[in-house]
Amino acid sequence: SVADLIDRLHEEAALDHPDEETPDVGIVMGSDSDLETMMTGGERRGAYDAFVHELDFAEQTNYRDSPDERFTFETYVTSAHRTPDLMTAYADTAEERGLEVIIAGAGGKSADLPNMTASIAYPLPVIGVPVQEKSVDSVIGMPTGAPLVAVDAGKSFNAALSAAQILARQHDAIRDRLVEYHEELRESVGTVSQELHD
Ligand code: RP5
Repeated sequence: SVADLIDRLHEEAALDHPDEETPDVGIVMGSDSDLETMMTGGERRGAYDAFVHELDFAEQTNYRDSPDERFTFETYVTSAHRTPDLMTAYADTAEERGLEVIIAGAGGKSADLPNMTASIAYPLPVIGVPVQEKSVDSVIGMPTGAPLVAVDAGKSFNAALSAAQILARQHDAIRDRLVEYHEELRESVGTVSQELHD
């Protein structure tokens, strides 16, 4: 049953999921080897940095009970090819569990996890992250009528910001934080150009 599959998902595939069953954002990836690109980004920064360091999301906090109204995300490894049953269970139950947006990343030339997750989770929005350059065509090449929003290879940081933009339509706290973040970016650009003139 789907409930059994979700139990297996928690046991086998969960890197991090909030205690409550309805986090705001789901992050899924095809392999443990995608973890760095998806979450901490190596030399770049990843979705974890965007959510935790920039936007003040919590990983394990139930924001509905939390005085500071922090938002939550969960993280799973499910593979379109190695664990298609878990991928299907996750995507199929995402909307009813209360997720508002999914970020899905995969690498290789057969980067099918974002695509399949988007098709099964529809109409929930899914943001695809090609983990490598060679995965870009696979992730963006969806047929007409099967939408998948995608970022460029490795840009999980931007995928997280895009997810936050979707959440911001409903949640003023996230909208305010996004506006503030943009102001900080503007100021940091100003600082660099000022240094060039000094
Ligand atoms: C894809 O194949 C995964 O998303 C990963 O990026 C790539 C390689 O996976 P591993 O062989 O490192 O597990 O399915």
